[in-house]
Amino acid sequence: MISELLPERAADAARLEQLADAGKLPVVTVLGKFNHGKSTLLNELIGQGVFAVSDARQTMELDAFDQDGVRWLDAPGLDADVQTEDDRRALRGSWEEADIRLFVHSAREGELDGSEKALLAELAADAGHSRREALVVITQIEEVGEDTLADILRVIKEQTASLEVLPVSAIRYRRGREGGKQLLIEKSGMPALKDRIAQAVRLVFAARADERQMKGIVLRAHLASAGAGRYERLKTLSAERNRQMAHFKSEFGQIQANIHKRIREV
Ligand SMILES: Nc1nc2c(ncn2[C@@H]2O[C@H](COP(=O)(O)OP(=O)(O)OP(=O)(O)O)[C@@H](O)[C@H]2O)c(=O)[nH]1
Ligand SMILES: [Mg+2]
Repeated sequence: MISELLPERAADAARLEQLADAGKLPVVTVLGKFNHGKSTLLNELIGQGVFAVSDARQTMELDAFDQDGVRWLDAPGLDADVQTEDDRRALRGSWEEADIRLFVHSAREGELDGSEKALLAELAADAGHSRREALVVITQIEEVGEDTLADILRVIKEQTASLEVLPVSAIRYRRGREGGKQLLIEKSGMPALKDRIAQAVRLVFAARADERQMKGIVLRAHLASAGAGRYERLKTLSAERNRQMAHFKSEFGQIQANIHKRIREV
């Protein structure tokens, strides 16, 4: 109903529907370009290989897995050149459903490109008025040297401004876990990311309550002004109708009188 009356607020209305489900687990999702390691990262955060990984463009639709009181949501990678309607629907779905968004970018690609910067700006703006957390996760860090990584992180921190940047290597983490190597695990950056996500998850229900309230206020204000706008338009239409009626009556009366006069004369 809201999207019919206020098509420009359809995303807010869809998010409000999501927030109406009080029992919904906190949802963590990934966003970013394809092949930057989103599914691999989620698999390592969960501790099992539940999401498909490959060198080709792999994830094509939303895929969810519930664990540790969290819904982990894998999403298709962005690619401006080959985005299909299915991809766009999936992305809209993950945007609406998720409480915590991990923006994933591979260190192999260096700094962020234009489309990534645009997406980050959207995330930062949304975090500003919904209290949904967005974290920038730089993946595959073991693929570049320490100095290069330091340079890349410095530039990306400038590019992301308000958002937190966390560098990780899912592969290093896996090797550390499998080999029981604590140093490798620490160096992977994954424990720090897991802690940061756990901290965000603990705040999800409070953040949702705030968001529900904020979205409610915004939608009510838009509905009120849409209602007032329609009322004003109807008033104008009604005044115009009255004017035309008056005009018609006077013209018609004149014509009638002329005809009657003419009939009498004939
Ligand atoms: N070296 C290295 N390779 C990685 C790492 N994480 C992922 N990869 C590899 O990067 C490729 C893409 O990984 P995915 O996890 O499928 O990437 P994705 O972002 O989910 O890709 P789409 O689903 O197509 O959007 C795979 O070959 C992974 O093995 C990492 O930390 N280090
Ligand atoms: Mg994937």
